[in-house]
Amino acid sequence: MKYGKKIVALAGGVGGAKLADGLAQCLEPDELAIIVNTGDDLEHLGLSISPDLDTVCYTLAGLANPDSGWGRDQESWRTLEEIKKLQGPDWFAIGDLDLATHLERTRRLREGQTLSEITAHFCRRWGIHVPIFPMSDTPVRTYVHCQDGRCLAFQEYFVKYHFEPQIRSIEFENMKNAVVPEKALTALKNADFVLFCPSNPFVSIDPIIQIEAIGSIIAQKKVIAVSPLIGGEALKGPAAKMFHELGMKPGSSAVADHYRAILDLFVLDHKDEAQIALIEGWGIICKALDIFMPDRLARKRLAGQILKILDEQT
Ligand code: FO1
Repeated sequence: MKYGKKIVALAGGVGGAKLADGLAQCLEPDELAIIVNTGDDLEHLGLSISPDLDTVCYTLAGLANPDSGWGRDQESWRTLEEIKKLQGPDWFAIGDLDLATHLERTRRLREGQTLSEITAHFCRRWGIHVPIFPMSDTPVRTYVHCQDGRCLAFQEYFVKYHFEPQIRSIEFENMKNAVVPEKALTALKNADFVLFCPSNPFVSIDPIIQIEAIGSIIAQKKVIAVSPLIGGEALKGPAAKMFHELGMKPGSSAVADHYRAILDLFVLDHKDEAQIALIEGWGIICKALDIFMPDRLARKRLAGQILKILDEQT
């Protein structure tokens, strides 16, 4: 059955991909579009790699590794083992199946296709019906300035150094030159709601909404965000650690505060219910749900509950 309203979801990382999958299970393809962070992208072994795009696509296609949440299910690592033997850069683990995605993406980019065209083609081949867009067809790169003075490209910080360095600030290189795919802008303009998935606010959602062409449309829209933290902790990744290092107490209210200027609605976990009064005091409607998504059914259940909340707002 049709939901009857149009949602644009912004996503990055494993948590974001899970809710995007839940939404895709609940909505018709013309009711949902997903815009994905590409600040995490990197060039590695001569290949153009878009980890967040791949995580979202693999998850919606049912191809993702269920344990890590990134990369492919039923993966083998023979190429990586050979790279290790040859003393090549093996810190970023590319599996044999995943390698095909990066090889073919790189080949098509060199032929002159755009990242959004390539993503649309891959989605068709993987049987994904929901439109998935990179936030930019030109490279925008996230850099992490560390308290020890180093400036690390995002995947170096995240994978090579296991997000151990303490961060001082985050920078998005080439943000001003971002080219948002035209179809993504149209989807945003036509959206009834923009939903920030439970992704890291600093390195997954901020790079998307700080692109002027995207941020200016979102400012006119009803925005709902889902907390990526439960009980002050991230299920995966450095979100809680980042809040702490940037001088804020990690928690769902800190996430809502981060988005405060643009947020209409906020969803947090039942465990964080005590923070509702504070958040509602900022004029943001706040609801508690079970936001933990251990399996596909839980993703669909959470998405369904969020859509019901949105329906009650109109
Ligand atoms: N994450 C890791 O923790 N270690 C890896 O070696 C790694 C490789 C990798 C390769 C392809 C891909 O699409 C994702 C990969 N990830 C890896 C995950 C990735 O670093 C993160 O999911 C995101 O960039 C954070 O949102």
